[in-house]
Amino acid sequence: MPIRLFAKARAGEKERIPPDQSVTKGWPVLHEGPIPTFDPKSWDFRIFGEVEEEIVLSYDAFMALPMARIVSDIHCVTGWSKLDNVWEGVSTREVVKLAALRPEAKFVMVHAENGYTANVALEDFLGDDVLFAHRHGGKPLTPEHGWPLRLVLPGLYFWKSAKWVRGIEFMRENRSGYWEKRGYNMWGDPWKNQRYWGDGGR
Ligand SMILES: Nc1nc2c(c(=O)[nH]1)N[C@H]1C(S)=C(S)[C@@H](COP(=O)(O)O)O[C@H]1N2
Ligand SMILES: [Mo]
Repeated sequence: MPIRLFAKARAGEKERIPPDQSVTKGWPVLHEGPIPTFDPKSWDFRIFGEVEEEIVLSYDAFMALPMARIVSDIHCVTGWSKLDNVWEGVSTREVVKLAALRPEAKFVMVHAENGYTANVALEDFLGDDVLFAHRHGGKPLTPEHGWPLRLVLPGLYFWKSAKWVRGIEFMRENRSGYWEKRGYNMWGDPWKNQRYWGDGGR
């Protein structure tokens, strides 16, 4: 499977680091609440909201979708960046192809286990480097990093990249997710330093 490289991942290290971020070699684990258990028989992935028909995929159905391999950088709002992550999974474009989106759909709420949510603009969600990953660095994701499935949206701060995802909801209006209700920015562009409420937006 070819690795797809994007412009930012090819640039020199300096211009790859957004403002007020520094590079880490390790990979911190950050989340709220317990690591959920995974049962492939009861796991499902729901596509709902502004779609003509709701879709529910079983674990096998999801894993049978075409896989992509993408290299990208992580930028966490707490200040660390981790470069050159090799992710494997299903691109968001591939998942959205399964649904008939209503033209009113402009935003996405990403739903994860234990009620974690993150909101992103549809345009950001459908970026060509965005995927639902099940592998990192050539190995299965570990449970603490979101196995069996996490979103990877490298263009935004990493809290938007929900671990243990279970569905996506298409929305007309932008609504706050878990951290967005607690002071974090609705948009979260690291290149614009959009960390907290008041840091601007689109
Ligand atoms: N389901 C879920 N996903 C989550 C979180 C969470 O609490 N629950 N935390 C987010 C935050 S704040 C960050 S920084 C990243 C951390 O991912 P990592 O632990 O793999 O580094 O996961 C994001 N995804
Ligand atoms: Mo975070």
